[in-house]
Amino acid sequence: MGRILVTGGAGFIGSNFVHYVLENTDDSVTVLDSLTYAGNRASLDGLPSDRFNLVVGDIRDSNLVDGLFADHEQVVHYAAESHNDNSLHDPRPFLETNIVGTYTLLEAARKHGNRFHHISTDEVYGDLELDDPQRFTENTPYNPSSPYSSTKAGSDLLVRAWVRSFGVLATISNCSNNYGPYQHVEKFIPRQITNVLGGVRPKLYGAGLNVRDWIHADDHSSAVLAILNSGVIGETYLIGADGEKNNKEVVEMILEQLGQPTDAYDHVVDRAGHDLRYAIDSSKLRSELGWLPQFSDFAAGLSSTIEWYRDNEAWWLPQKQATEARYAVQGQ
Ligand code: NAD
Ligand code: TDX
Repeated sequence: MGRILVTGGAGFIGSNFVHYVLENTDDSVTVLDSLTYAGNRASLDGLPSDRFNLVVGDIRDSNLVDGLFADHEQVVHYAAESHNDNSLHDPRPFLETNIVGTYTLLEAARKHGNRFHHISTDEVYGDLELDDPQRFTENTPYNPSSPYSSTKAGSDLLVRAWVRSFGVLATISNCSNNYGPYQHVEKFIPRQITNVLGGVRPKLYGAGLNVRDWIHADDHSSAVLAILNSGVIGETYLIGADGEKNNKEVVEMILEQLGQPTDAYDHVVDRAGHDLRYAIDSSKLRSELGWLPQFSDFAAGLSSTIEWYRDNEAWWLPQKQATEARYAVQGQ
């Protein structure tokens, strides 16, 4: 029984992890989250108060971070600016949170000797051709495309340097695209689900042939717990569930599951520098730590995600108008 500090635990994947830990272990959790536009207290509603608390604060606040690291043995670091489109329009918050924020946490881990797990993304590896038989592995060279992915790559490299130079007890994971409940409506799948629920046609960037490798957020959580418990210090683990689909296929599935014609979507202006394809080879995680994804049926996982958005309009409706206003300015 331990106490885990989770940065960014009011965001999409962090909040799913907090629910997962509280439901599947005896551990307690403290969330440190500054509640940006992407953080939502309501994602943590109903958690047991004897095993969970939320500290509202910034990961760049070194005094606050120092006190929390002194009180927690294990830290899982999810906090980030996470949306590629936003990073193209205003990169500064990405540099601040993803680079300076991670640096601040690493200095605290160095001082207090915490077990530190850094959450990252497959986007640090750049993209693949559609017909490339190779997938990303832990040995793929870094080649990020966007301000977002370059700041995540920078944060990964900081972690590696703090392990090597200062002996920080860190591990890193790079995961593919997550889907599930509590995801902000700026992201692809929730944006299209909530568009259709509101009578608006889904919006595909460009031709819609870009491929993402989808994994359910609960499978990401079980992988992170496996790494936290058994991962080797200094190692990187790729997390993926063999879920490659192009964006057009995903939109067609959403339309079909919501009883609409499968061609009832619009093509809009493409994202600048839009990565073509991500694909993860997670053999290392599977063979060394015995991890296996549980959500192998994407259609079923998508269906339960659609149900969640249908049942939780009060969670997403307040963000929807402002999000779509931002996209409208960009012609998307
Ligand atoms: P999100 O945007 O939904 O949540 C980010 C959270 O971090 C929010 O709650 C926000 O309030 C908090 N935060 C932001 N800046 C902060 C700061 N300076 N101090 C404290 N808290 C701050 O993001 P997400 O999609 O849940 O992603 C979580 C992590 O997982 C990120 O590190 C991201 O790079 C990584 N990741 C995401 C995906 C994906 O598909 N979404 C895939 C792989 C890796
Ligand atoms: O309206 C849209 N239409 C569309 O076609 C939106 C919002 C997106 N897209 C496309 C762009 C991508 O090819 O869908 C795909 C997924 O887009 P996002 O949800 O913005 O995700 P992506 O850019 O792939 O990055 C996500 O996965 C990796 C997360 O946002 C990152 O935080 C994570 O690192």
